[in-house]
Amino acid sequence: MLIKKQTGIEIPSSQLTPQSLYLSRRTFMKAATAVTVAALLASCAPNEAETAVPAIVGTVEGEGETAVIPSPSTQTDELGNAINSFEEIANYNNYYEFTTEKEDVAELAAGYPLSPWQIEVSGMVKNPGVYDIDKIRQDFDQEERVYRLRCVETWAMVIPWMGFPLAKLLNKVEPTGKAAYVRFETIHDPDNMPGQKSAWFEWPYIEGLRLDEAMNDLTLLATGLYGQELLPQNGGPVRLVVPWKYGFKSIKSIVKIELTDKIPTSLWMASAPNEYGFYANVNPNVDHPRWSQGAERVIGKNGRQHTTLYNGYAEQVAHLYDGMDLAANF
Ligand SMILES: Nc1nc2c(c(=O)[nH]1)N[C@H]1C(S)=C(S)[C@@H](COP(=O)(O)O)O[C@H]1N2
Ligand SMILES: [Mo]
Repeated sequence: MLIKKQTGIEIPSSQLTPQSLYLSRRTFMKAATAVTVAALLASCAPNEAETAVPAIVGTVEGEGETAVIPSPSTQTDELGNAINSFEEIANYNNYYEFTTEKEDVAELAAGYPLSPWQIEVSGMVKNPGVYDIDKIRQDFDQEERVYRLRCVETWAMVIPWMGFPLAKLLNKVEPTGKAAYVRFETIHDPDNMPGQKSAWFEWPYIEGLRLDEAMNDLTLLATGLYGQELLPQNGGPVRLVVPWKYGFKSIKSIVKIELTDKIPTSLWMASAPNEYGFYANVNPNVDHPRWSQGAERVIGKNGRQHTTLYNGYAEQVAHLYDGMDLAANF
């Protein structure tokens, strides 16, 4: 298996601005009381999705030192879409465990401990077990996958992930014949994740996939991006990436994976079942109840572009939904 090497572009720290200088930290309580549950995931979309992209920041290690912004091995995805900068990907985040303010996640999540870390794999499997993240990194070769990410709020990015197909882990634990779904759970740590003190949601964050979706080669367990380990704000140390579904399916900081015969109820299905369904496949023809899904804004680019069915991955995944009513199964 090919393992892509990290290259680095060196930028003197004098050219980078510490994010503390201009990222104002809005408290979570302020954000939480300002919006209603119905408006939450959408609080930024589609109107606010049109506001300025947050200031670009880099990592500054200290006076006179050099910050290294790593580079991926490619500048585009397989369709020629330019990848987003590391700064954009690391500073414009949805991560409600910390805050609903996308520009403040990086600062609030900075230093969140990603080690030690374990994932419990349980339920309808022949080989249940607790997997240490270091062992996972050792046992599964990390590949680079450049994927488009389309948030349900209508913004989009192109991200060079590092990771491995979830199918490899599932094959190792061997789902039994009864297993039909995979349920994922984010870490529950309200003492260190201020957003989890909010009563708007039932924590922890839950997501789910049908087993055949989970086994699809596109479905990734990501452990890095831009050739380095995932930062806390991007869901480190390990998160799901399902590029043909809206971004909220790509659950961050996973501690539990359970194989089950029951359809999992995600945090979003529990919060607003009329707005967020189980499938959440990117589909320009099925609008969100409160806005169109026909177009999207790529962070860092001007204007809007048409959204494509399955986010451009129809060739790989359309067969999973043959004969299904995509509007009913939204
Ligand atoms: N645990 C958890 N996972 C999450 C979220 C979250 O709030 N909590 N937000 C989701 C949403 S809405 C999106 S668009 C993506 C954003 O990933 P990024 O910040 O790495 O771009 O993460 C998804 N995974
Ligand atoms: Mo999202």
